[in-house]
Amino acid sequence: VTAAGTTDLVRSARDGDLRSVARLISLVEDGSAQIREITGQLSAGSGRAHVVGLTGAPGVGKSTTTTALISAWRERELRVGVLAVDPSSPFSGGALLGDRIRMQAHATDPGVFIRSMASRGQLGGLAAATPQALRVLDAAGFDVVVIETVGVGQSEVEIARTADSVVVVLAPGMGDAVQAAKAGILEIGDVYTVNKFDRDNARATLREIRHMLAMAPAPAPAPDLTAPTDQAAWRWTPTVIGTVASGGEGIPELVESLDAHRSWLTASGELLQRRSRRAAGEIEALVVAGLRHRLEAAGRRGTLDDRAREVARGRLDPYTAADQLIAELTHNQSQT
Ligand SMILES: Nc1nc2c(ncn2[C@@H]2O[C@H](COP(=O)(O)OP(=O)(O)OP(=O)(O)O)[C@@H](O)[C@H]2O)c(=O)[nH]1
Ligand SMILES: [Mg+2]
Repeated sequence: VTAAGTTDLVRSARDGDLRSVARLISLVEDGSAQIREITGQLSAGSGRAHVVGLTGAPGVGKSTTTTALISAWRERELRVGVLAVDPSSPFSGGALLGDRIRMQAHATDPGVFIRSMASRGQLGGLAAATPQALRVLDAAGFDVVVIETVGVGQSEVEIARTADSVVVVLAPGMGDAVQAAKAGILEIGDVYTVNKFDRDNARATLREIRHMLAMAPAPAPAPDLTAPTDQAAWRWTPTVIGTVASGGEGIPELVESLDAHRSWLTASGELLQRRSRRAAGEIEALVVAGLRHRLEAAGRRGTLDDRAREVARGRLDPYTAADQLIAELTHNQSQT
């Protein structure tokens, strides 16, 4: 894509052309040479979209919940973007094919954009691409962006944290709350849904989750950035909602809860906190990638290997080696 091409792409994406949106996401995902230019153009006036992370164990009903949420938001004429991220899959498609079929009801709606993303197994690949894709959707004027991730490990926690509001989807079953607590999942949610509320034990699971959340240490109040006069606005108590996503039950309550959380985020200053944290992670990933790139470039790799041998021989410690290398890489850069 030429420079003029990217400008056109960004313009038509802002005008709501979904194909341009898709093209831009592909470019940032592939680490295109134009990424700086594109990101620069996209950054102006960004930060409007409400980013909702949705996570939970395989099969709990995340995609069904997303689909129901899309319908609710579309009734309010909000434009919705969805990034279905599978941290466990090196392939795009495959595991996520079901999602697309499930969300097909919205496939022809010009106010809805759905995209599956998979990690390619390279370090930071997914972590780097998700905020970029988010930025595209935000700049394209989507009011809400949902990031759906399968809860299979630490990665989904990371991705969920790129969101403004995190929804943890659970389903009824013995020991669920305990499992969730062990997985650290009861620490990341702003809103919890016990989906499949049409099943046995649903009420028991709801009680269990409420109980576990009540026992968890209260979150530290958001630092006072905007000095809100209403002290009560500082803290957010996670909500727990029973849903039957397949039938739409509990979805209005979920939408309401997300609205309330969004308002709290702004009032408390926590929105800026979370977004700064997200940006910090993004910058850090770029710094590491930049250093690695410089290391690989023009014989630098040899310097690392030499030092590694010294460390292996016990003549140098790894911290000093790292310090030297960083100093060398940054010094060399400032001379060029
Ligand atoms: N009984 C019942 N079934 C539901 C409910 N919500 C979803 N399901 C069913 O549960 C199955 C899994 O739903 P999905 O929405 O694909 O779940 P998911 O969490 O996105 O699954 P993965 O993306 O594979 O992790 C589907 O067969 C849904 O129809 C519900 O509230 N009640
Ligand atoms: Mg799914």
